[in-house]
Amino acid sequence: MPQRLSFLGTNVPYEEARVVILGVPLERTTSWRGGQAQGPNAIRSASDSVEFFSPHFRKDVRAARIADLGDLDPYRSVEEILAEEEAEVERILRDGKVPVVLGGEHTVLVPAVRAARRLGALQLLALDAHSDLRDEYLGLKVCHATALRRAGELVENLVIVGARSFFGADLEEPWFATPTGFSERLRPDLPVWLSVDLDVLDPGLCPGVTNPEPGGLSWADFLGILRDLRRFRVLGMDLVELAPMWDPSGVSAVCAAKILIETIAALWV
Ligand SMILES: [Mn+2]
Repeated sequence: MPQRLSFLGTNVPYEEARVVILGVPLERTTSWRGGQAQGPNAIRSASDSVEFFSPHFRKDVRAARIADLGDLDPYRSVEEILAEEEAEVERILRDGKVPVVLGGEHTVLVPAVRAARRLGALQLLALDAHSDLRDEYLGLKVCHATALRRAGELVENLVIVGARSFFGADLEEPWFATPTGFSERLRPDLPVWLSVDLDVLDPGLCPGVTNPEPGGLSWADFLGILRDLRRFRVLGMDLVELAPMWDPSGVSAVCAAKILIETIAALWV
């Protein structure tokens, strides 16, 4: 039987899955060098090289019964793609499953949060080197540079970890937290949507992103965040901004695949 490229080679049917991967290879509002459209398949390909077992959380991620729906068709208007993503994420959540959205540019966060918010009050934990808090950018209200502003408007609480790139006024916003202090800023009574922009990691560890920023999180920082996040109910996540063309060694795609495995092991097995 010919095999389709899928995350960890998974072929669990949707009906039996707990965790559902959805690729959204959107690359339209990128402001610099781009490359995110190839992100989802680079993650799937890199996932071939890593183990199913998380030694940190002592879990085998196959127990999460992962289905991979493949990618949405990117050859349409941005509005159509984002609307289809929103409908898909809402369907996955209403079926009692965990959506994992693979970008693509950070813009894909917004329809995912809109879908999750429709099920009830919600808070957003965003790991990102950039504040992404502009109100508009190059005339666009919904784009990668406004993603956290737009998604933040939809939720009851927003916490941003790892930010180190600001345009000025955003530095005064109250949402920034450290990797060890963020959990006190999350509300214990509200479910969480987790948004991981790969550029939150230090570019020495993970260079293959569209907008790298020096001084980022270490792998130990990231695992520490997951450990603290286990106290909360996390509904789903997105993982965005992998740009394989700037990742000649392939290590960034491996980082992305490992982020998914460790997150799934920590939260959903
Ligand atoms: Mn970013």
